[in-house]
Amino acid sequence: MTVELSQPVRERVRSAERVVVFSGAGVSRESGLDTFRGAGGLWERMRPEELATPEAFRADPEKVWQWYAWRYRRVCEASPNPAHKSVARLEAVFPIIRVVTQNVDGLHERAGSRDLLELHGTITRAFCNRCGQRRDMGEAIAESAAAPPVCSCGGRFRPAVVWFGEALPEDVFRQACEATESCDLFLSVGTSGTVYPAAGLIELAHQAGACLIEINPEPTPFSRWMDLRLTSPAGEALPARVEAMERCRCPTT
Ligand code: BV8
Ligand code: ZN
Repeated sequence: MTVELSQPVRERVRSAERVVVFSGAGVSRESGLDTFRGAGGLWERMRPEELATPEAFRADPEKVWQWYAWRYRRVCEASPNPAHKSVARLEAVFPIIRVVTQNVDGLHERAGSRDLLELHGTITRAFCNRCGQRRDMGEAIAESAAAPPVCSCGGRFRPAVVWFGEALPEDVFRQACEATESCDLFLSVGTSGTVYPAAGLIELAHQAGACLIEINPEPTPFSRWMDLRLTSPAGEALPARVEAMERCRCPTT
């Protein structure tokens, strides 16, 4: 299906040098992974404060560890979908492109995206909450699936994700802000824009005067700012739009 971008957006895409793709759980929905909010979202069945906070881990480490082991297994069974693959393809279309994701599933990397900033960490790794020693999550779960493995220092291993109430990795967030402040084109894909400080990047891109494109079946608090809104699922919307971007950047192809 060949689609064309509207004239004003085509001009911005044609002249864009620096691009940021900002993604959330919706980009992995078509890979069979749950989103958090909305119908069928994780938070409909579970309470984030009981599972994704340092307090929850202190109160019931087994419950939190088993929940992340369950999510880890689902991530291993999942594969990148056409949305992830289209984002990876954009690296051949634009000279400078950074993928800034809130997702901890690693699917952008598995799809081939090389310049990736994982704002909320990754579920594929674990670290000791006392000495910081890092290890592979699969290996840690293999050692102990029911409870977080104990480290040689006496600490406990936890998933290398950013929990609510915890700071984002400083360097990663700083790089995400810098890339957003200087970008010409900002694609917001599959995020409800409700979790901070990550959602603040959409505001930053707006203030920076970037061309804003949102891919989300549902409206978000930022939809009114968008130059282009695509309301079909990302796996359907993105491939054709990336082709259109390729065409308007290198007309011969
Ligand atoms: C912190 C890792 C302080 C763990 C995650 C300002 C205002 C209000 C609140 C706050 C604020 N500042 C801070 C807060 C508190 C809090 C916060 O934002 N709370 C919210 C809920 C109100 N933020 C924090 O706690 C942050 N830390 O502030 O620390 C501090 C500072 C210095 C020093 C010490 C401490 C940390 C936040 C990070 C938490 N960790 N994940 C894990 O995964 O288990 S957040 C987690 O939820 C995800 O990573 C993601 O970020 C978020 C979910 O959002 P989305 O990805 O957008 O997913 P969602 O389900 O909401 O939406 C999916 C969308 O996709 C929908 O719109 C849907 O329509 C769409 N969709 C569905 N299908 C498709 C689709 N789109 C396209 N295609 C489809 N097929
Ligand atoms: Zn340790």
